[in-house]
Amino acid sequence: YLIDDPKYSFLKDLGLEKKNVGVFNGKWNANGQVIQSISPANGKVIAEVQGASASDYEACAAAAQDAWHSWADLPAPARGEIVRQIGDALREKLQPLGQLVSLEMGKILPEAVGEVVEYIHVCDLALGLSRSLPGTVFPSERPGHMLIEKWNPLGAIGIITAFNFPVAVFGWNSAIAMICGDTSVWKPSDTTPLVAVAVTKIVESVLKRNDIPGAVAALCVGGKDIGQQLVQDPRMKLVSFTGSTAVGQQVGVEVQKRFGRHLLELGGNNAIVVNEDANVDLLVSAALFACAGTAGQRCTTTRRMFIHKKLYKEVVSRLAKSFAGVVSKIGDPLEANSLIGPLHTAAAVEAYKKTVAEALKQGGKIEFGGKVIEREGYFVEPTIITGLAHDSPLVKTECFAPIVYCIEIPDLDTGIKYNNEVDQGLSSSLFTENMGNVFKWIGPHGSDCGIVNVNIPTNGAEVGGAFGGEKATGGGRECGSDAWKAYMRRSTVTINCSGAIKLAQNIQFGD
Ligand code: UN1
Repeated sequence: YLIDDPKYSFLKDLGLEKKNVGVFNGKWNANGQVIQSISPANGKVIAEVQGASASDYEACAAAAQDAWHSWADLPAPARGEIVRQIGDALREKLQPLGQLVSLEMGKILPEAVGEVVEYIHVCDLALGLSRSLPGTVFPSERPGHMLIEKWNPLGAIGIITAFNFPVAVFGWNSAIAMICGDTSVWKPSDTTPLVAVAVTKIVESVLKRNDIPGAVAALCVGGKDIGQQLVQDPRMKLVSFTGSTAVGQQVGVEVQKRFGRHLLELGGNNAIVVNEDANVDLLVSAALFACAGTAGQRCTTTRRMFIHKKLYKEVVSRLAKSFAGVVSKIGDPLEANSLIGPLHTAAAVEAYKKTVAEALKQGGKIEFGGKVIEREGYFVEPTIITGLAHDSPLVKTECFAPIVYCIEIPDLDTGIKYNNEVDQGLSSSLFTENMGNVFKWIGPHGSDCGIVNVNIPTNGAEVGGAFGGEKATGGGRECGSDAWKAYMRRSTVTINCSGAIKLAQNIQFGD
């Protein structure tokens, strides 16, 4: 167990042990399967987490629903104060929690710390929101009447997160849900259970100090079975799901069957469109992070590049050079020199290999990379493939690895068309120096994605905006802007103080 190695003493700073309990509902108690947490950098076991049994889930859901009543009765600014304290507790554990993310998920330390920062940022955002949640008053057509919109919490909600952002995506949901007055049951990815336990311990410490029931933020580590139980549970008024399009579609249908709400954050197949007037220096630097950063394991990673014919050769060769420059920096994500860590699992390496082989079979050419790196852990080379058709099934499929397809385009309109022709609609970016192109790109006939960037990578969004995508990406929006609305229900309230009944639309009914 890596936890015994003093090199990883940060695990103990986070209150983790060799055997951990992965279920929390105010008390820590688990009776389900024991999950081994594996470090993708070396394939070794870090520590163990005991997950939830069906009745453990039941206890979590019941406790979260129970805790809801007192939580919803707290004024929103008082809930905001709790979230503020969670932000501060995260600040205190920024380094060890970042190190754990790096060790268990596999992303490099600066990015791992960055995603804890993302949770902190969303706590700040939620704190402000807790004092500014809007409610509208509309003019009533009837004298002495008032027409207002009142927002109330939903109750208990379920949060299902993926391995690639084991802290931030929980944080987006949890911080906003908390100020909205919801309680939650979190089912994290079963390959990042230690992060989930460590985060929940941090949240628990704040709740405890303030005498708030722990089940306001319940945790249920588990696999598909626990996820299914949660999705089918009518007590979970909203299910926020981040993961693959295939599973998300099932989640959406299941939740809809019981008329629950869902917030889906599914796959992307993000493109950069390079117009003829692009600043190539800017582009190459952005594309390196966009395509190869996080070893291609962001849902916002660039997977397709549509490059104007005038720049095509130059861009592909400069990109290949810049990929070559980082190969020596592929390594242990906890080491200061590393820029790219491993893929998360052995299965992901297989998917990478299969995709590269298939691309070659279909006539693709590897401009750079294409190989698994011979060392312990799950490392692969960032890979550039040319020669495939813009609409080939491979190009239209998301492979969660650092593979980018470069495709030549004759003009911007074609780039936009190709950008939009996939099922997914998460993120996109245009490189241009021309304002007219920018307006076209962000307009009705431009990119059809939820995230539409200009001269920056497709990945690395800030928390202030709404995060999410269209089409097969699921349509959900999390984080900033008005994403809070997904966590509340709205009542349209008409109040009559006139002393007389007057019907709308001037309807005369009876005398
Ligand atoms: C994800 O990959 O699931 O925009 C989330 C980004 C990050 C969040 C990614 N802020 O890349």
